[in-house]
Amino acid sequence: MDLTEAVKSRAKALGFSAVGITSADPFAEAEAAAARRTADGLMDGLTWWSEARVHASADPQRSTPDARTVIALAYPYPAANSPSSIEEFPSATGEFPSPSGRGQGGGPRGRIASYALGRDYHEVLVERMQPLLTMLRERGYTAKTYVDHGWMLDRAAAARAGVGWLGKNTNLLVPGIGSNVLLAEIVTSAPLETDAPLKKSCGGCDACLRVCPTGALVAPGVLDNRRCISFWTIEHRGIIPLDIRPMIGDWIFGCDLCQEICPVNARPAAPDATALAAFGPGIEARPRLEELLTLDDARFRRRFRESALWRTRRAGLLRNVCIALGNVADRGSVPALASALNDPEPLVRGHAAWALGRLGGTTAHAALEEALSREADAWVRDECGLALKACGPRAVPSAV
Ligand code: B12
Ligand code: SF4
Ligand code: SF4
Repeated sequence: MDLTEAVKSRAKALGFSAVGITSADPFAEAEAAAARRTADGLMDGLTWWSEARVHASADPQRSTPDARTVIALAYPYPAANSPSSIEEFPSATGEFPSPSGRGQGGGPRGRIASYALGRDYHEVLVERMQPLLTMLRERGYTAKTYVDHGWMLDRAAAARAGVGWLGKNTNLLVPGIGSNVLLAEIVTSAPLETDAPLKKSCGGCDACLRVCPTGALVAPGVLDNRRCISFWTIEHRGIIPLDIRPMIGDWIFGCDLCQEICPVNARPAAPDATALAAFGPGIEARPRLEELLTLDDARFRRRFRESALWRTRRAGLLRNVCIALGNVADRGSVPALASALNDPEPLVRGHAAWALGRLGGTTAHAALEEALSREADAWVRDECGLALKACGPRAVPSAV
């Protein structure tokens, strides 16, 4: 078996759903597209993103000068929600059906994007690539791995290597498998045989553009980062603007709507069970929001330290939980949110106040007035004031 075939069959045996090979030439077209998006402000808000990064990421030989080829890999992850659950999606009117009634116990639940439901994928993929690195290095070739946070345009590499095609939701779609895959590359000096890009496209479908609740997909294949729920709930540190909060619905980490609706994801080939097992014990896809609000630093660390959710830290996740509770708007959540007005983090207190304003009622009103009487943080005080106005001068009596 020659080296190209050996690499590909080993990658499949390691659980990768698809593998393709492309030259180490720069990704000129993708570089121009990414530079244009950056200049147009569509990548704004990502503090670690820059035009310099775009240019460096488009050139595999930048950090591996003797690179001849790029091995592009796609690794599956379990999709928590299938296209069949689309009737539960937020409607265009912005109303969010409560995913679980309080009557069924435990209060409202939030949603976590599927890719984050296990061990942090950066670690899983790097581990899985090790035998391929060894194989190349034993034959005297250099080899360097990239997964997501490395300076590499992952989707451009995968598309040119024929692993899949770029969908209108900007994700890479693998034929027969869909977009629930994570991408990684090995840049190597090995002169492997290259693959051709696929001649596939989304055709006339535009379901993802229509389902996006924030209008983040501003044109086919073009995402405005500042409108994407994934950006706000994962990448953004600090306060989430008032106009964005209602659009986030019950997502507390990431967003999968433009993938869940995708017909290519409707009947994916069953992913390799061992590949999925590498993610370890799963994190609940729809956790109870009120319970998450009670997490202190130590419990947050124990629960999420090994997962992608660690990225938001406790304050960021609880901020998202408050927003989801405000959107689901179940008045039974008032006591949990009222307690969050005492959270040590102003970020959590301010978003809890906003959520209480959305829920309204006399108990919410009283809790906000009490918080305002002792709150020292200027922004949290402003949020309490706005929330009191939202509740109305004399709140409508309610059961709680
Ligand atoms: C920055 C980033 C984000 C940002 C911005 C996303 C974006 N679209 O750029 C935010 C935080 C919003 C984000 C969200 C998500 N991300 Co992200 N993200 C990245 C990162 C680090 C860089 C992406 C990038 O280069 N953007 C620059 C823009 C300009 O490139 P682009 O949008 O990909 O544009 C290409 C295509 O759209 C295409 N194109 C251009 N014009 C046109 C026109 C048409 C008609 C078409 C069809 C295509 C097309 O060419 C462009 C250049 O290649 C990559 C990892 C990496 N190192 O590459 C992961 C990555 C793209 N993310 C990933 C994932 C899983 C997600 C989420 C699904 C997570 C979630 N569930 O919440 C969402 C999906 C949101 C979405 N619809 O894209 C995976 C995607 C896997 C896949 N199957 O494609 C990646 C590859 C990480 C990985 N290693 O697996 N992400
Ligand atoms: S991830 Fe969500 S918010 Fe972002 S583009 Fe897709 S549907 Fe829109
Ligand atoms: S929903 Fe339709 S348009 Fe969007 S990525 Fe999937 S196939 Fe392409």
